[in-house]
Amino acid sequence: MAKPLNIALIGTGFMGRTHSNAYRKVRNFFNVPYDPVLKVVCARDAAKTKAFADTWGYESTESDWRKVIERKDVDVIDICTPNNLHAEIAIAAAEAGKMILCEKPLSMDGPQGLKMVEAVEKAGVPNMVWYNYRRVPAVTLAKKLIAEGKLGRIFHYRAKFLQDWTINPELPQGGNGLWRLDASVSGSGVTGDLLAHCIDTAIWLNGDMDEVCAMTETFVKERKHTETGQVQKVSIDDASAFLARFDNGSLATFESTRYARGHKALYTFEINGEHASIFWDLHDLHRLQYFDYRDASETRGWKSIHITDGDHPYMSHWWVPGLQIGYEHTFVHQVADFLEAVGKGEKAQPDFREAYRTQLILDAVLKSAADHNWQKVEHVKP
Ligand code: 4PW
Repeated sequence: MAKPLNIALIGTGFMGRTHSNAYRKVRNFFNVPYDPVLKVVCARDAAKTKAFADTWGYESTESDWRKVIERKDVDVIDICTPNNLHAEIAIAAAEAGKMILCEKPLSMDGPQGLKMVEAVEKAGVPNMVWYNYRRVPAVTLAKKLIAEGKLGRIFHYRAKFLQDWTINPELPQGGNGLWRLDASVSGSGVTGDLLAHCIDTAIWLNGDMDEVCAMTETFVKERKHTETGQVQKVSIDDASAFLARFDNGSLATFESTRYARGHKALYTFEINGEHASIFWDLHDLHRLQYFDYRDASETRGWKSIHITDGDHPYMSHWWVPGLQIGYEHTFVHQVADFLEAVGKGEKAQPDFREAYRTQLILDAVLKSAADHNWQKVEHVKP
């Protein structure tokens, strides 16, 4: 029998919806040891929070996250707020002995991330950061193939995450919904929002980075503030690209932007190894492109592996072979893995400490861009 696990969701934006959907679905598809109970949802706007609670089936609402953390009937605090609130909420939740799930990126910067790591480790509470793309079955399969040595020595890692939603200079910045455009709330622009995903996947697949050399640009220099209407300097990076050298000697390029006309969420990565290469594209997320030089020369070529078979990661839990799943399922997988890990008393990945590694790379990228030089990446013990 699955034991009830009471969830408190803080934040009712886009991510709050993806997580709520995952809590509701997980037990229909995965035989997990805990049953997530949607106990309370918390956000500032009472009417919106009530509507959110009705839609997703939360038992109650709150407008002050501190009251949520004090509640004895809450086991898990799930932080889906803008980035500038992650640390304060997570540290208070750890001190109250709650399990913590936190949206990405972990923190505004590395030093703040370290305080969060120290808080959860001191409290000994289960913790995890929602880097959901690891749980795309094709990406999980890539991890398995690399771990099995199928690619051999890795020479290259190439990733990009492209969007186009901020090209219009009339788009306001800041406030509800557009906090991603205000660095005092988000920490940074595309570096923390999009490259964070690319970095998390990369260090999971290819290990730590040794050094980076970056450039960033802010194409639209001033925007009106959403709430005050005042024209203000734009504080975020609109585009960010960097070169990297991994500890394993491979060379890498990373690029992210919100100015790539025609692209809404083009996340791709390619890995070139001694024996084989892998390519993955979020727009075709159930496929893994794979080339193996060791195949017979007559039939050697890029294979498009359709990740719908019961033998593929996570897929035996869904439909029959040949039928696909999508973006929202990555969150279901992440909840399933978290509940399994808690049941076994193991760490759920990526935990705060692992997400802190990404934070240090983001810091190095931003410092490199500001200083116009190569930056060594500080390493963290796993
Ligand atoms: O975390 C990312 C968001 O901030 C997402 O994965 C995609 O890019 C969708 O919205 C943004």
